[in-house]
Order: sequence, then structure tokens, then C-alpha cells
Amino acid sequence: MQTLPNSSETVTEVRVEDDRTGLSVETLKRAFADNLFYIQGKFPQIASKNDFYMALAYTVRDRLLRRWLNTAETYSRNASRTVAYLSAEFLMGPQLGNNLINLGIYDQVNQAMQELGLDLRELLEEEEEPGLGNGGLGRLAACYLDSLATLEIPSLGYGIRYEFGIFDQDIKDGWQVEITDKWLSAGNPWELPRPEWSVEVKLGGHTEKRADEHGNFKIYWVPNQVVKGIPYDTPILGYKTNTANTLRLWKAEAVESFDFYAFDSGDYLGAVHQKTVSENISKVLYPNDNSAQGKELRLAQQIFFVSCSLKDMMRIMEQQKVPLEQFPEKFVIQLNDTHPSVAIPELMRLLVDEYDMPWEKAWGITKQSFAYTNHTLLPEALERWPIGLFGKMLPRHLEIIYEINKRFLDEVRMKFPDDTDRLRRMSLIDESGERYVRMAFLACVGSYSINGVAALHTELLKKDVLHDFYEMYPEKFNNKTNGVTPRRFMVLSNPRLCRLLNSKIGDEWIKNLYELKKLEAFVEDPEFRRQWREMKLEIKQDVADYIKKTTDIDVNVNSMFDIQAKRFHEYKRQHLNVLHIITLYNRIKANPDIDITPRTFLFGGKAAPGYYIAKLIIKLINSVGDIVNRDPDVRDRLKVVFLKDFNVKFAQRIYPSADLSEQISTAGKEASGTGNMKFALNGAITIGTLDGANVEIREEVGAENFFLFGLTTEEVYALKKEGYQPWEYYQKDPELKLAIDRIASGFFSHGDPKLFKPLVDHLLGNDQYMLLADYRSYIDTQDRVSEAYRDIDRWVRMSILNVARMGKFSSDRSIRDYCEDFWKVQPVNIELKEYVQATA
Ligand code: F58
Repeated sequence: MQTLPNSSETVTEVRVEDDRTGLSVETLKRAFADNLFYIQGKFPQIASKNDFYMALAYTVRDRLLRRWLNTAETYSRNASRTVAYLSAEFLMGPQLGNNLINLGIYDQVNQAMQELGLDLRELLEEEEEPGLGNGGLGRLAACYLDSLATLEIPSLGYGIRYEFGIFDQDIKDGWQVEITDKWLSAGNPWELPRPEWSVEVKLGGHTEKRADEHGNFKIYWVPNQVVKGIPYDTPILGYKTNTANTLRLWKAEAVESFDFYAFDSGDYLGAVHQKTVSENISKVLYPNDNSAQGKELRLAQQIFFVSCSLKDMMRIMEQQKVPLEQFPEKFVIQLNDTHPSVAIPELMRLLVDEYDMPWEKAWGITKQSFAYTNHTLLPEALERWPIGLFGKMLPRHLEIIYEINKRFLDEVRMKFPDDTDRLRRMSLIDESGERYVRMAFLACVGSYSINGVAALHTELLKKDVLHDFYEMYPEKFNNKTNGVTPRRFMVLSNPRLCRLLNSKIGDEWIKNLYELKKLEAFVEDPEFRRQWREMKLEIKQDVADYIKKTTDIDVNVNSMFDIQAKRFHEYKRQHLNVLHIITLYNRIKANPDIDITPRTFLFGGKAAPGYYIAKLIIKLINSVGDIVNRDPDVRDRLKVVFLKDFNVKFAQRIYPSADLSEQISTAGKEASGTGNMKFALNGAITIGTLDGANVEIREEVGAENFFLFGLTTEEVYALKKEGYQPWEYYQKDPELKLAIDRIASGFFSHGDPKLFKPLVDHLLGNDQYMLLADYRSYIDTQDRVSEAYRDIDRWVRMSILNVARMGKFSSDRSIRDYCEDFWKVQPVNIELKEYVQATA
């Protein structure tokens, strides 16, 4: 107890819960009612579910704001070294539930809502998720923001505030139909616009060499378009810390002066057109996963958010009085793949052209500031921009890239004299036909660190895709195996599992996932195994109810839930899974009394709208489901369900219910995978190839708790080299032949053999992803899976051990690795200033 200064009487200091910061049930209820009234302008009798959701979201946001402002103030006062995570995608998923968990008030809010006659779960369902990403890469960025805040690392996420995120998926007659995602239509309570920090970005035009006022010749860029970027900030709260970092997303708008000019000259329609063109930049997320799209608008998006973000960093430095020379000490810029790599010439341009810095000094700063993460080995996903298109939009950047390239090739020549072929291979400009800028090479030259996202992936980068760069700069290469946040993908999504874990090992694991190891001590406890089994059954029942409600299909919760949920791509081989389903079906048809382990096959995932074969695979799954689910011979032993519109919200629902996780990509194709981690953390057993992070998951959980099949990467390479003949596999294996023949004959397409012909032709033609080569191994392994599932006690042990041994795959571990290895950023503790009221 304190006395206030200058008080004559005894004054008692009483801490009163403020309506905007208090965390007790009573205060939360009061704040909620207040927000419903003053922000939504509604009273309970006429409020919609969305009004209630909004009132609650604002109640939670108020509590974030206090932490957020304290954090910002501390970073600003200390001029803390900061990670700037640049990503074209942040697949955040719904915010409310996660913020409740991280604030530690989920139970209080649940009770508050109950007392008000509302159901928290229904309100959570109400939130439109910000789907500002395609899949793994965008979701990884979101997990990393959660871990950065939890580990109290000063950081900023920079990206684009797309008006339309990833499309919603509907299924009509078995086909995918895309619907625009209108995530902002009901308003976004989590963001704060910051128009005072808007910046301008130039596009197009040409460059001129002119003397400045001192008679020195300089390059001037005369653009033909200028757009304004307005930052929208979202607080990112760590788990049970006071740290709330910022996700800053840029929205494109027209620059007023441009409109005025056109209006003045009487070109009204021209002015309006100009405005639309500018706003288009942040209109829509490109919906491609693992393929680059060489579109002008995409390049405009990249330079737009990158330029806005760099200028924002410079503004922050100025405000904190950090000299520009110290850019690499103040910021480390992590490039999430090559999409933001145009930041390298843009930083050069800012330093050289706008701050008059000599080239050598600017280059020294630049190459100490950037670090590059590669996420793919697929050649079609490696970005390259045609010189013509690039130069038209970014004439000055192209000149800068030429200069970087010239100096870089001199370096190569020094290190490898008389190796002209190497110069051709390593040039930042691909001159083999139409000329292109190679963005991955630019990222390698301009960064001090280059990392892959799983051990195997990094090795393949060094050996293959970036081999020349590895020889040139071996010290730059390192691995950072991906991870996922246990807050969203366990605590929030799987409360039943968490309760069981907490009852045995406490809740330390939420911050230190290696603590899960302690579970191993209970694996021999039959009562614990019974609880585990019961828990899984309850979760499966929930999902079964959801399936019934959304598809009207009955599924048997005692059957094995065999799930493949991820983007659709041929290399991920959802169609290999289908070949297994058809094989089981054929066995039943040949022998209706066959003893088969009942399975429910669940699929979820979107296909890029322009990727025909991927969409045809979705159609095939639905067509096979139509036949199998209705065939009386099957007697409910097999069910095939395609669950539409797989997104973050839906992922959280489905991962906990899996018995078997399908991670069946062709070896050497999946950089890491992160769904594989989410399934295993929720107790699914993996059937998988030695690809991406599967290799490390198997290492951790033990070979006996993982179903391995298929060719290794070396075997894939070798088989390709010796001339792979899929036809031979087809001819040799009667089960394989029958499965493919059934598809080809029109058995699943009302007798129409044409429908799936393109798919069959791919498989029997060159079978790029080697399904036929892996088929037999996959089927035999699936037979072992079925066998194992029959011994449910053995299965439960495997499931427990999977969870117990997955500690490595927390995104906290990944982020710690980044920090210690090359970010060199320290945690900063945030003190919460108390709100104190005094009464006599
Ligand atoms: C994914 N890449 C990898 N790219 O495929 C996956 O193995 C890895 O786990 C994940 O990154 C995280 O490291 C991926 O999702 C994209 O979606 C890009 C979007 C923009 C166009 C090019 C592909």
C-alpha cells in the first residue's frame, strides 16, 4: 500500500479493474455490453450473431491494445533490433479464439458468455477468417508471428492487405467451383488503419541521367504511375507474455494529386480509371500454390509491398534516431521465398538514388540486411520475370540488377577462372532463350543467409537447384526445419487432448513442446490408454456429426479416419490415395465377404483455378465416393468424403480427428510440409514417403511408429535417368491395372471414358510423379496399416508416442534456431504499466 504524495489524510490506493483492461468475468461482461451498445449500436434483443461477435472482438482487442502500446513504446525507447518478416502471404486464420488463448482468458470469456446466455463456440464460428495465403508458405508465416511474439522477439510482419483472399471452394456435381472471398464485408475488428504512415510507390516510366544542383550526374526515375500504400496494423499477441508485435499489411490506393491532375484537365473517366488501376494492386491474392505466375499485376504487388515496407523501416529508424548506415544492425529482413526479393534492388535504389550513398557502401548494407528462405524445388515454382515486363514496370530496378550482376559475375570469374559455362549458369539473367531475371539467384547474391525448410530440402538445394551458389558461398547455406504453433493447432483446436495432457504432465508443454516427452512415462498405463482412446472417439464423433450435417453422409466412428488435407497438386499425389481406395473397393467386389478394416477416407483442399488436372482429381474423388458410398456390397466398410472449402478454421476441426495422416508426395518434391506436423501432434500416425520433414518426423517418433513406403529421392532420380516406363508397372501388377482400367473405362463416370482420360494419360504416359512406381509399396504398406489398426491397443500406443516425440516441430524451436543462428536478435521483456485509481 502506498500513500499519494502531498496528501494530508490517509489515502488508500485501490486497484480497480478498468473496463478496457480487466480480465475478470464481471468486467468482461460489462465491457461486452458496453461495446454492443456503443460500437455496434445494438441492444441484445435485436443484435445479430455478428453483432455479438463484434462486441466480443472489440472487448478482446481493448485488452490487446494495452499490451501492444506498451510493446511499441518499449521497442521505440530501446531502438530494439527487429526482425522484419517480408511475405506476400500471411494465412492467419480466425483471430478471436487465438487471442483468448494467448491472453489466457478463454475460460473467463466462456463463462461470461454463458452468463449472458450466449455460446462462445458459436461466436467463434462467426468470424470470417483472413485467408491471405495459399497454403504452407502463408501459414508458416502466421505460425512464425505467433512464436516471435511468444518468445518476445521484436518483429514486424510486412505483407499485402488483399481485399479478396484465397477463394472459397464450393463443390458442384463433384467439381470445384471458386467463389470470391469477401472476408472484409462484415468489417475487421482486429486491424487499425494508420493513414499517417502512408507511403508512395512509383511504377513504370523511364530513367534519365541528369546533373543535380551541384553539377553531379545522377539517375532520375520518371515513373508513369504512383500509388499510395496505407498500412493496416493487426496486433499479434504472444502466449502468456505481454509482448504484442505488429502485422502491417499494405492497402493500395490512388494518389490524390494524380486524380486532381486528370480532373483538372477534364479527363474525368481517365482519373477514375487511374484510381481503379491503383486500387487493383491489393485487390486479390494470386491463388497458385507451388507455381509462379508471370503476370504484370503480380510484380506490381511485389514491388508495392516491398517498397512500402522498406520506407516504413527507414521512417522507424529516423524516428528512433538510428543512422541509415546502421540499417543491418537495426533490421534483419527475412525474405519468405523470392516473392519479396525485389527488395534487394529496391533497397539499393533507395540508398544510392534517394540517399546519395556510394554503390559499394550501399551494397555492403544491403547484403548484410537480407536473409532468404527457399520453399520449393519445383522448377515451375521458381520465379523468373521476362526482362521486357520487368523493365517496363521497374526500369531503374532492372538497371540496378544489371549492375549487381556485372559485379557478381566478376566475383565468380575471380573464384572460378576459365569457367565460362559457370558464368552462364549463375548469371542473374537467364539468356538461354527469352531473357529472364532469375529471382532466386538475385536473392542468393543479395542475402547473407540462405535456408531450406527441412534437412532433406536444404541438402537438395545444395546438391541441385542452388549447387553453383553453394560452391560460391558455402557459408551462407543453412537449414531451418519448419515448425507449427501448438497454441493454435493443439490448445485452441484440440481442447480434449489438452485436458488429458495437462492432467498428466501439466501445461508447460505449451511453451516448451519438448515437455511432451514426459508422456512416454504413461504409455504403459492401461487406464491412460483407455482415456486416450475415448478422447479420440469423442473427437471423431464431433467430426462425424459435422460430416452428417454438411454432406448427409453417415460415417462410422469406429472406422479408421484416413485423412489427406492439403492443397491439390499432382506431386502431393491425392490420386495415389484414390488408387488405394479403388483397390480396396475392387477387392470387396471380387470377394464381398472379405475381411477388411473399415476406413473413412477424408479429403480436403483447394486446387488452383487454372490447374485442370488438379481439379480433375477432385472430381475423381467425388465420383469414386458416389459409387463406393452407395454400393451395398461395401456395407459401410469404406466411405469416401470430400469436405469442401479447406481453410484454417476447418483445418483446426479436422486434424484432431485423424487416425492416419497421408503424407505421400514423390520423394524430393515436398520441401517440408507442415500439415504432416499438425496431424502427428494431434495423435495421427503417418503413412509417408521419405520426403521433406517426414524424414525428421520419422526420426523423432521412431521408425516403428511411422508407416514408410516408396522410392527415396536418389531412387527417383536414378529411375528417371534410366528411363522410367510407367506402362511396365501397369502391365505387371494386376491390382494396379484393374484400378486404372476402372477409371479409364468410365466405371466412375457414368460410362464416359473421356472424362478421366487426361488423368489416365498422364499416369500411363510419362507419370511425372511416379505414382505407378510407388503403387505396390503404398498398397502393401496400407495393408500393414489396416493390420495395425485392428490391434487398437497397439495403435493407441503408437498414437501416444507420436505426440510425445513431436517436441521438435514447434515453431518456437524454428524461431529460436533463426534467432540464434543468424538473426542475432534478443528477446525484449515488456513491462505492463498498471492502471491505478486512487480513492480516499
Ligand atoms: C510450401 N510452399 C511448400 N508455396 O510446398 C511446403 O513443402 C512447405 O512446408 C511450406 O511451403 C512452408 O515452408 C508453398 O506453400 C506457395 O504457396 C507459393 C505461393 C506463391 C506462388 C508460389 C508458391
